[in-house]
Amino acid sequence: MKFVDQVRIHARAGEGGNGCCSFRREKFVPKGGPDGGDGGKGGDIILVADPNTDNLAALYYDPNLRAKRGAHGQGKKKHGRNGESRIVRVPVGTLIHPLPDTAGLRVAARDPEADGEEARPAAKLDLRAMTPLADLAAPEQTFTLCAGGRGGKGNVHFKSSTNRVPRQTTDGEPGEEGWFALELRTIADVGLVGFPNAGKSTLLGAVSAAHPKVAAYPFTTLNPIVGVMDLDGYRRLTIADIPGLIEGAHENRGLGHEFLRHILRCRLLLHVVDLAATDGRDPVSDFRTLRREIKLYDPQLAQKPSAIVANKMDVPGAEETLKIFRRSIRGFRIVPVSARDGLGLDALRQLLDGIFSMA
Ligand SMILES: Nc1nc2c(ncn2[C@@H]2O[C@H](COP(=O)(O)OP(=O)(O)OP(=O)(O)O)[C@@H](O)[C@H]2O)c(=O)[nH]1
Ligand SMILES: [Mg+2]
Repeated sequence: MKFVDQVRIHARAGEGGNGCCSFRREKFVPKGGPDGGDGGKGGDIILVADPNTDNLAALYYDPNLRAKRGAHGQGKKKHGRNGESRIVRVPVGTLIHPLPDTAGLRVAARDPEADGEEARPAAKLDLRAMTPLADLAAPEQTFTLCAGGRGGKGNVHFKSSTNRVPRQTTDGEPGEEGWFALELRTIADVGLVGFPNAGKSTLLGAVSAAHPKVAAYPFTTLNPIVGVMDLDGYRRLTIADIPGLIEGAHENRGLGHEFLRHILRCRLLLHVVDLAATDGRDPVSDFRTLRREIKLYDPQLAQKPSAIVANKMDVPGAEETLKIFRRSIRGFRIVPVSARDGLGLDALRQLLDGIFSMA
């Protein structure tokens, strides 16, 4: 199934049931008073952060969320039943953004009056500029996206000294509704960033139980993957591996931009650099390009605590390259490793241990 980390949906909660108009009819009580009950409340649309859901694909395929309406009231003061709520499980780390009505599929899809920019679908909206309504950052956290309408009042409420046979009732209220963009921003302690083929997935596989796909071609990783690394038996770090970045990633070349959102919430950026200079690359300029892309995407992201993993140290010549690299790149901790052969991983663990035990 498709990996979806941003989706636009329309949600409408259930309407309240109507109040009932009814009078007591019993043997020997010819003129009973009003006994019409209230309508039930409409169902809510509720989002729940579910650790077992890793993306928003379910909503991509079913973007119209509806909850049941409340039942109407009945005679004998019987309340209508409340409408069933619609409970939607979303991944932990889902942000909810309100969208104006006009951002709805019908309008945004094709409006001949709008110029090209405006006509772009909301999937391309830059949500970073928006203030979210809610952030489902903790497992099992819930958020009522749209509340069901209140039930109407039955005529039992309208009896007064001047009106003993009220026919008045009120209708149920409509449920709340609206357009929303849901955006997944993965929550992990560490984010791995680097060019394609730098060995990010190999590194994640080496330090965690995750089994990301590894291959000798760029863009092997197509979705963010989170692995868990044991630091010292009882403390754990989560590490997010994202698709490789290339120059121009901030303007959405390659797979870049789309996935940088998944490292926005990391506490540490771990830059993975290929010291074997595979494909004729130069690690120094690679690293500088990488930093530039991150900064262009989000200057605050570039401010995050960062370190460098100098990977593929098993390859002949890498030691020399590392010397040059160290001379050229200042201000970052550099840990040489071979993710493939498992070399240097203890030093990496110590570095992470040091960084995360300070917090
Ligand atoms: N010699 C050597 N090769 C490595 C090392 N780490 C990774 N590789 C190789 O580099 C290639 C790319 O590795 P991946 O882990 O898929 O790289 P990635 O950074 O996740 O790549 P994308 O997902 O495409 O961005 C594979 O052929 C790996 O076997 C290493 O430490 N030494
Ligand atoms: Mg990968």
